[in-house]
Amino acid sequence: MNKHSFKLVGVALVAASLAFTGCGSRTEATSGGTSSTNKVAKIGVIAPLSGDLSAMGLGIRNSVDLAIRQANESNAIPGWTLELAAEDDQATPDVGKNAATKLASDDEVVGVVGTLNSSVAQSVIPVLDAAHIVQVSPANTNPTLTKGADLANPKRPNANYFRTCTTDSVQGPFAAQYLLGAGIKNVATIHDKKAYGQGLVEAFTEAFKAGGGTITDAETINPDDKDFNTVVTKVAQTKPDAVYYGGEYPQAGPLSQQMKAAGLKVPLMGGDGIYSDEFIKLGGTDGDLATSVGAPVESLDSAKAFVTAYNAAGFTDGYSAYGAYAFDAANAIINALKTSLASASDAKSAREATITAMSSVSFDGATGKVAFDEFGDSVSRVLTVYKVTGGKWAAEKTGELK
Ligand code: ABU
Repeated sequence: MNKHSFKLVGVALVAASLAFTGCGSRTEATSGGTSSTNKVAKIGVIAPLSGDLSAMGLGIRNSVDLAIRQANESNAIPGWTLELAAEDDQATPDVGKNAATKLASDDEVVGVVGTLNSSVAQSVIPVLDAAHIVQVSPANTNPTLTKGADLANPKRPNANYFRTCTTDSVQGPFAAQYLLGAGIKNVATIHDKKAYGQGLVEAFTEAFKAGGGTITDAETINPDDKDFNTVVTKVAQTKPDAVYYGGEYPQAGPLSQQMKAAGLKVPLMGGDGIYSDEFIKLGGTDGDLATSVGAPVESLDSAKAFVTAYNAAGFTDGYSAYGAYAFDAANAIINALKTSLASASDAKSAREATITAMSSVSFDGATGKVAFDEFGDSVSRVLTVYKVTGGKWAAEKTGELK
């Protein structure tokens, strides 16, 4: 089970005043001393809550928890109490599929935030789609999830699936433009063979070559590898000005460290999967680069209330790269539920209507405008380049792909 990672502070939580009254309803004490019986709807989370990627997964889980608490405190959906149902996918497709099956079999679940990994989403989306449960990812950036395998002829595979982050069709070219603009014309690529890493490198490579750059070498690693010396030796022989890596920080950090130790003292650049303090702890060094979705959360007026509330909630884990996007994903579901639960007798009967309502959701979220196009993709295409500077990530450039 998930570890209990938050402490109660300040205001009394609505949950603390709820008494179980039977399946599908909770009795809530009111300030006047009376009580009212609310129906229950659950928002699930499927994310890595343990293991190497838990720094990102716990930020997602906590941010959804925060959105649910705020909705209950403001009585956002009269007659209903929202509850969190968080499942650990261990960043593994089969575990994620089992988590989706478990949530789908719970009649109170009406929506799910997750997953972190695009490869896990490939297993989770069909299960939730078959159960008519809306899914909103704050972090999956592989474009095929919303547009199908043939990106030149996009076709939405699953009507239940949405995301609040932009995709690697934007992120890869954004990185390519940044490197070319910095005078870096020769780059070697490495990816981890997973859906996210491979897709990101493909998108980067196409744009980098189209912009006049040369890919000096294209290598792969296995996600479980720890020793990258063989691949580093091959890459070094091609004398790149930078290495572009498609994958996540548990491998990218040691890869950067081993590159420099072998004399390949050029920047490692990756995508949002390496934008974590963990990357630096694991070996990422000054000069390394990452793109990540959106503008830096700390710089956004729209995110100030989220950051303040998150910090006040006393979570022991930071909101990480996707916290604000998970908060917006949960609030997108809550917005849809305002429509779909209004006349519903029970949560399960509102599932299909929640998917329908999601297409029309539009609000100003922590990360900016939250709305979806005809594929379920975010209308936001903002990205930021970060550079490790003095042992910390520092924002270099925020913008949209030109
Ligand atoms: N977007 C980066 C990490 C998550 C993914 O697999 O898409």
